Amino acid sequence: MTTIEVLGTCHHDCPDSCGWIATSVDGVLTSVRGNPAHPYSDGQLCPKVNKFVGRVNSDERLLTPLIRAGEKGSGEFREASWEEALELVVREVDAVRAEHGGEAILPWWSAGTQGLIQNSSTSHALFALLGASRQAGSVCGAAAGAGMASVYGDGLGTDPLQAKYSDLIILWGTNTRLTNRHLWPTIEAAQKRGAKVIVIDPIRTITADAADQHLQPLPGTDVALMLAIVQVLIEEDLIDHEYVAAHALGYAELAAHVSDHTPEWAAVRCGLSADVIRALAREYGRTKASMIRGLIGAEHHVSGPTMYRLLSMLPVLTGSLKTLGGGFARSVGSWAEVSDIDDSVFAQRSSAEVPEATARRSLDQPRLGASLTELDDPIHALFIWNGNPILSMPNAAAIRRGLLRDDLFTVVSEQFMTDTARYADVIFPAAMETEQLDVMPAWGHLWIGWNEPATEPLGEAVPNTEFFRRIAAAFGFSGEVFAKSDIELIELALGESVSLDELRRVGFVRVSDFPEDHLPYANGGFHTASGKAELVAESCAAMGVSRLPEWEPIAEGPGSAATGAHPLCLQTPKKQTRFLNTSYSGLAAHAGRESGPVVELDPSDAAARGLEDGDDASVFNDRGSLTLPVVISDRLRPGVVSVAWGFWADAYGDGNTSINDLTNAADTVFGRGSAYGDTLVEVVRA
Ligand SMILES: Nc1nc2c(c(=O)[nH]1)N[C@H]1C(S)=C(S)[C@@H](COP(=O)(O)OP(=O)(O)OC[C@H]3O[C@@H](n4cnc5c(=O)[nH]c(N)nc54)[C@H](O)[C@@H]3O)O[C@H]1N2
Ligand SMILES: Nc1nc2c(c(=O)[nH]1)N[C@H]1C(S)=C(S)[C@@H](COP(=O)(O)OP(=O)(O)OC[C@H]3O[C@@H](n4cnc5c(=O)[nH]c(N)nc54)[C@H](O)[C@@H]3O)O[C@H]1N2
Ligand code: SF4
Ligand SMILES: [Mo]
Repeated sequence: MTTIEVLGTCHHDCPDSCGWIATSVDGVLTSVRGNPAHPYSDGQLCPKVNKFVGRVNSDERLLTPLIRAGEKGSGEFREASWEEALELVVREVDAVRAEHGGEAILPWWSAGTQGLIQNSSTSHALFALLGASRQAGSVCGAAAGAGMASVYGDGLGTDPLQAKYSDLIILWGTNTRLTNRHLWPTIEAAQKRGAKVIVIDPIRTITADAADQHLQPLPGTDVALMLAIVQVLIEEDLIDHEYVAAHALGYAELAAHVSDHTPEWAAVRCGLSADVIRALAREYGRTKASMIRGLIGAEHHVSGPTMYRLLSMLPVLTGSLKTLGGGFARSVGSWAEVSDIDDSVFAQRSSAEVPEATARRSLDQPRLGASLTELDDPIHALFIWNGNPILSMPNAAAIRRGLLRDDLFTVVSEQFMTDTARYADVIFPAAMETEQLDVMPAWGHLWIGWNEPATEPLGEAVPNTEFFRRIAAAFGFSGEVFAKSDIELIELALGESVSLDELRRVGFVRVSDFPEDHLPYANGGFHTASGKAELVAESCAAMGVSRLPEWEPIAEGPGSAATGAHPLCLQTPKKQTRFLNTSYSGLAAHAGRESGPVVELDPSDAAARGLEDGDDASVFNDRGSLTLPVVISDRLRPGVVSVAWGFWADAYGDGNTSINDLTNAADTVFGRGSAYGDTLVEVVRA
């Protein structure tokens, strides 16, 4: 019996990037448990990954290439050899290139694994050589990151672990106890020490349950709330004038802009009382060690980038960026980028592969539905890996219509027969994280992790790096990155930034040069063109957006003209502790222990519609319709309904619809993000 124990890091799209120890016996994975030495996750994983062995060894895994044998979308496939499947891909894609040109090919990926090389590395070179369209934007972080960058110059903010020094912690649209569970002990300890924790969320989440105060604005109205906070900070002189004078641009203009945006003005827009808004502003302004913690879900509005612009401005105005325990903590991903720990080298090298290539068009990740159904120069070949777009992207009905097109050839790399994979023409089996080598750059904390495989991939599954090497070879492409092994790719990406030996030996290393009490903007030094925090941003004007953060009535939201036929604002948060996005929700060990999906309504909205707990209701708008059981909930406010997201389509009934058939496909004001949260629906008895 040969037992192997290796150090690894969770690859999921989750801020925690936990360290793990994976064990295999005679080549079979037997255990994945938390690494007690890991400074952030401290030996704990979570209810999803505690069952990772079951995911890896599941009977439902895809272990050979599959070629479609029935109608598109039927889920009928036959097994094929790699050779046959690759030949088919080359034949079909070459025909597309010959007839329509390279840009008729689209790579679409997400963060099924966030790994430095397994997310997207060799793929960049392949699609450059094919002359394919590029992917831009993202449903996860693009809008928030762009908003923050318009003020700070990039996405670099405060280390969330500094909450241990805070006297006030505002969890602004983030459900920490569910989505960022390993940060919670730090916040709880601060709270025990006397720090006040405020949650600002349209839903009373499990995190709100544990807060000292919960403010429940209407979804998508934070911009109004924050403009009023700025108005109070200025009127009551809670501004750090010295910091602002030295390090901010446009203060006078901002002050003039907000002068009539009083708490009374904001109250009618965000649905909070003026007194509550004023009290929040005073408390925030008077507490120097006041940290704002934000993450992703709240960016999912057309106004998302403006919201994150304002979140970034608040600590500039009060000067809390120079106080330990203050600042704005979002993703720390860019701390790693500053240290050159990122995969940008692969995109750069891909241009080196084809120096003569002209600029290739960019298509936004969240707009996959439109890309497949609305382009004048259509996509005819689509490659999908690391994601399940038919369940995870807005405008899912358009994605489904697109994937059914006879003149589209779809290649999917997957571990399971997901709702998206069912629509493929060819599926290639993908390896699991315990089967592949990688390095994990974290975005929730500052330790990058090593991931050593504990076994070989099951069946004929391969890591994404190898998948693209094989496709490149089938096209006859050669090139620098395809010739590199996985460890060489890691060396290429990391360069001199960290010691590979230490990373491998310890399992994690802290991103270099940043001490625990590092305050990136204590002395200014913003990465904007002006070098200052831009309260007024020419970079926004250049994008056709207001130079000042502006309240704009929501096109599809509370109080908008669209509310007539569909008066309820639909929220689709992550809620199930055993799901990670749509991963795991296809596995009985996880889905079988969660209930739902259901539509949650406030008692007043339910009563107005004659609905009671357990009734079947139709939830609909012009984009789609679902029948779901009603749950009456005191966690919402009147006018807001919630359907938790993450379930596979068969959980909704007909297997052909999911909640993202209903969600808004609008673009964010800038940043190329998505606006799921600006969705309006009506709910009636089914
Ligand atoms: N258990 C579990 N953990 C996860 C995930 C998972 O699916 N399951 N997914 C992972 C991923 S990919 C991500 S990006 C992170 C996301 O982590 P979070 O951003 O913390 O989670 P979300 O549920 O997307 O959104 C957080 C909250 O934002 C609120 N919100 C929505 N609109 C607004 C608004 O207009 N204003 C305010 N103030 N709040 C608003 C929602 O009601 C929700 O409670 O979680 C990660 N962790
Ligand atoms: N309505 C609504 N929609 C949302 C959200 C919401 O809050 N509400 N949240 C949004 C957010 S923040 C995000 S990040 C997205 C997430 O949506 P997606 O990025 O699509 O994430 P998952 O649904 O988890 O799908 C990841 C897939 O990658 C596969 N995978 C994992 N590892 C590998 C690998 O190594 N190789 C290959 N080839 N495949 C692999 C998994 O099997 C899984 O099917 O969803 C977004 N969609
Ligand atoms: S999903 Fe998140 S919390 Fe769970 S093990 Fe992975 S990184 Fe940790
Ligand atoms: Mo995400």
